[in-house]
Amino acid sequence: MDPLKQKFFEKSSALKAEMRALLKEHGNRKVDEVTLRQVFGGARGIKMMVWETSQLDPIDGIRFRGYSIPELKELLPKGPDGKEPRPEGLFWLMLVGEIPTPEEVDWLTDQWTHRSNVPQHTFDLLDSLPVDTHPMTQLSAAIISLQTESCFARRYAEGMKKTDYWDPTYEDTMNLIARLPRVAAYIYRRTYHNGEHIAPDISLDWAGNFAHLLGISGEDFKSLMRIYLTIHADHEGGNASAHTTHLVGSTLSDAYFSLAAGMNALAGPLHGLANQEVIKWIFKMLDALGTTKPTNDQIADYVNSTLAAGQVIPGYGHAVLRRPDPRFVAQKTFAEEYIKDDDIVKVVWQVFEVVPPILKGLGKVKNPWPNVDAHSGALLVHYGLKEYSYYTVLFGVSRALGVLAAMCWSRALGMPLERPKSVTYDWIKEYLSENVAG
Ligand code: HAX
Repeated sequence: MDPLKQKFFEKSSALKAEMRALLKEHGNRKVDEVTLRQVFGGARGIKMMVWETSQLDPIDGIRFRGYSIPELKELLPKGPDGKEPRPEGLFWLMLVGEIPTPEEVDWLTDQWTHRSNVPQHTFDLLDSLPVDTHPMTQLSAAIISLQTESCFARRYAEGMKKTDYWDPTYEDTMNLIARLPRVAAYIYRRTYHNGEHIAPDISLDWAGNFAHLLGISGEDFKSLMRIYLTIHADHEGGNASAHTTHLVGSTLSDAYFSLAAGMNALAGPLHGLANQEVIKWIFKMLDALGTTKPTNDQIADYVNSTLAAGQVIPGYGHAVLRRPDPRFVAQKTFAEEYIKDDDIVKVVWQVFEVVPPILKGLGKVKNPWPNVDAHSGALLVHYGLKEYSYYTVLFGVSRALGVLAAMCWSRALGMPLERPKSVTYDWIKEYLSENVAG
């Protein structure tokens, strides 16, 4: 057994035993109560699943196994620039709860390089799609086409024991993550660069090689990809892409089916597609204003016209967060260090000054602050990745790290089929008439 798999097996077996004992003693204890507003309101805040890899606090933001993003920037092994963390390190941390050594991260890079071969039929499938097919449609289709490689599906068909489910899930997770940069870069090159593909550079780390495969040159873009693919990886279990992956996985669909479903959730404009919507909205604004250096007053007028048209301001607001998203702050810090004089970056910072007071003034928006998607487009545009319809694919490649590490845990802990309860409107009226006095 490889060292990461061995570590994961030991840690998950111990937690499984502890969890069983805890449930035996406290299984009927209440941890939450549900209001009617939550029943109608997208289940906001209801505690209903266990997710080991990260936890989200409304004020402090995301913590991966207890570590904030600034802490991870210090602690995780870095790329050759010595500055930005390697996403491999975050995956290791999420999977086994330990900060890896540089040697362990090198081992993981090596594993993913060796597992990165993409079957020809996936490329053929992509090539059969119209070239203007949205890149997220292509990503979802490509992941589903890789399902032919599923170790879990094969072992299940052979009659695997329940207690072994975690093992092929780990293998599928490693293989799928290893293949994603190649698949995602293939989508980019076929869609925007006449199908001129680039051969992998096996001397590079996972994120560095992805940057190379995209065809964007320069060490700084590789650094951007390292921090980008780290900070987008996980946002606890309740967000739509994570929860969808978990729900589909709970039926014992394998990692390929589950991740493809999660990517379909990420493709919605209220979730991951917001990263393309933000830069699209900024370009439209600059076009309408006829300048790349708008004043704050001009931006405020444009924000008000967007709201008056009954649209949301993309990149602002969040279902859980109540402060500026630490992932926005991490990208702002990157921009301050690398590209602070960029015009579009400056516009993003002006929007950050202008939008929150306007959204607060509406009186209904619970979080007027920027989320992760408010900044990423400006960074990508600066380095020449201007095709914003592609941006959610980058998010998806990163999100795979978190949701698949979490899937390994769900399998190892023997989590059951997910099946919450729904009610009809008549049921609610009857419940109220029986339970509310007067
Ligand atoms: N612009 C305008 N109105 C907004 C708004 C925004 N950015 N954010 C929230 N609102 C509105 C809501 O539409 C809602 O209006 P109605 O009552 O008229 O329906 C009201 O404020 C209350 O919403 P909320 O409780 O504050 O927010 P929700 O938890 O319902 O929704 C969203 C959270 C992220 C979907 C929301 O803030 C939004 O639509 N933001 C813009 C899209 C976006 O940036 N999405 C990415 C989120 C982060 C993410 O998942 N990235 O992948």
